[in-house]
Amino acid sequence: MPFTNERRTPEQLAEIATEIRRDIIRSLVEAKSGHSGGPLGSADIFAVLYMGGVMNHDPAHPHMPGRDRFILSAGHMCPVLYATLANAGFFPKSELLTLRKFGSRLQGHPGRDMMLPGIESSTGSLGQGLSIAVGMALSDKLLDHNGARVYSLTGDGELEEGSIWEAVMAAAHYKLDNFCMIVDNNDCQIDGRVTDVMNIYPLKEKFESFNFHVIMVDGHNHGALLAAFDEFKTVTGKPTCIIAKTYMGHGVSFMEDRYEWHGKPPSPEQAEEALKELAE
Ligand SMILES: Cc1ncc(C[n+]2csc(CCOP(=O)(O)OP(=O)(O)O)c2C)c(N)n1
Repeated sequence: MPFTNERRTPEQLAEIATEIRRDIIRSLVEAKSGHSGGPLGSADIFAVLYMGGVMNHDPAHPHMPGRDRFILSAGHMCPVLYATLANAGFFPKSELLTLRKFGSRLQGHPGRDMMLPGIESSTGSLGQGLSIAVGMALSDKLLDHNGARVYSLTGDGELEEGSIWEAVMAAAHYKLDNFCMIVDNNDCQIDGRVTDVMNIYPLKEKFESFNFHVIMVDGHNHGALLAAFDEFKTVTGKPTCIIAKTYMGHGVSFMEDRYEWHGKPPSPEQAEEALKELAE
């Protein structure tokens, strides 16, 4: 049975996040390619967003007018989005095992043309999803007046893309208080530490200087994440950026905080070990 979308306790959300992590491992080992680290590290954020009563969505009516929307700007992290959508009931969990296969709706980056329920936009070219999300928030606010909110998650390495800062500038300029950006701040990217490849800090001050409301949060603390999203909903006149401190590969000890796991799947033996750890 899918998990309904309602306010849950941090303990319940922790269990759901573990199930999402298991599904990420199951789909990646079957696909034999794909990204493990970011998806595992951000599973707690996704559990809270989709199954903690944060977003207004209805898996039975994925195109419901006035729904909140989520855009995964870091499109390579889609195994976590697919696992979340399936656990929320947008499509059957069995479909997760088709990840990256020919003809599957679950491609290596989300494709809107695949018509997978819950995918609001194609993404994968880093930096671009955020601009799409800002455009949606602007349209909801200026044209539709429907009270909907738009959420978008970026990686921290993704913040090195120049277009991110154009989107951030626009969101603040248009006072998009219906827009919540989430940064998956794991300090890892494709081939090194973010601080070594291209330093993005200080982050809080950067976003504040762009006139965002900034919330720093432990991205593995379900109660703190719930409080952060609650706070976002109280902010008026400016967009919010939630900087969520996470660890790449969180939940699987041999992947934790190791950038080498940015873009590879577990072997069958590693998957077995990971699922064992996640069951404990
Ligand atoms: C425009 C663009 N350039 C390069 C890439 C290749 N790429 C995919 S993920 C990635 C690193 C992203 O790092 P981060 O946002 O920190 O994600 P994480 O490693 O935490 O999953 C790169 C360079 C891309 N998808 N798009």
